[in-house]
Amino acid sequence: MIYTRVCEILGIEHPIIQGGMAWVATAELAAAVSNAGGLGIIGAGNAPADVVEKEIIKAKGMTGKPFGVNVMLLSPFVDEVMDVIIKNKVKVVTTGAGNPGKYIGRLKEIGTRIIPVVPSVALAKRMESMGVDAVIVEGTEAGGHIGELTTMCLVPQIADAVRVPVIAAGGIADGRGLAAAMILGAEGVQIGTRFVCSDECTAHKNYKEAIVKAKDRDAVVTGRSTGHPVRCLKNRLTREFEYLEQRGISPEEIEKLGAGKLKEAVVDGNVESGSVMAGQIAGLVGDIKPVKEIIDQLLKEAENVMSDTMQIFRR
Ligand code: TUI
Repeated sequence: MIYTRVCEILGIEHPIIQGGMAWVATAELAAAVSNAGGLGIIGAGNAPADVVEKEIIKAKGMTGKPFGVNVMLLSPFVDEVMDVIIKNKVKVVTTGAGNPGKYIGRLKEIGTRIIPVVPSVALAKRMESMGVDAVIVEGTEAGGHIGELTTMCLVPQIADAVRVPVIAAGGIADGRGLAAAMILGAEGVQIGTRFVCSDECTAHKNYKEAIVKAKDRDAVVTGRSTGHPVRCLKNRLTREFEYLEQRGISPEEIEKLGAGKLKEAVVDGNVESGSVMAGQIAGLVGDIKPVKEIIDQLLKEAENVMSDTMQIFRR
């Protein structure tokens, strides 16, 4: 058993948190991860509050275990989404793409655990001083909207800078990744891309198959010129972005071109013209299977590699 402060704080068996991926992380996926002993997360993305509330109610009907909601702080509905989270007493909130400072007080009042994604040491320290329960340290290996630093460099620097538990994210999809993260000072991991390729994930089969087919160099970054880099699997859309960015198209037009593209890939299965957000670790994902098998195998592998590594290198 791998048991850390992350398990204690969140009331879960294994320190594995599922990424709150917009459109992908529905009640079905979140409940499956929570039922398998991790922490499932509903991804609010840009969804209106009533849609998020329906997912929360659905997840409550599918699991008696704790689950969370990821709030994407750039969403136009962020205030209303926070209201439904508080109304429904969701146990855990993770945040992305900004500073959740103004919501921390209300969440803490009802005992909701608050865990922001932090892309730098400075923000990690600021968040700690505002009372967050842990931080998710997400490296640039991750899918979707990304920061600049790698998981390998950012996790130990933040682990040294804060006392709250660190949850590593970006580039983790198997037991070796969990073991490595713990050696860098993390007490848990957040996993996204690997969970997309699960039976319980409701994303279109084309999306899952695109990840299974992906090789090491297929998850590319577009949007650097706009200041909002996004990692997706290479396809017609990323090539179009690349072409237009080279030609100096305005950031506003790039943003406009990206609108609705994630839904197109996840829901409609249009993996050539849609945005197939995925992390660099996509190349490692070889199959689609039940969430419980992913988690059980990952934990067994982590324990094995930790003891094997010691055996191999000890004289
Ligand atoms: O949030 C993510 N990744 C995402 S969100 C998303 S959904 C979306 N769809 C369409 C348009 C916009 C978003 C897809 N992928 N990862 C967590 C993350 N957070 N990565 C980086 C950050 C971050 C960046 C800046 C966190 C805090 C931050 O703070 C800046 C500040 O205010 O100091």
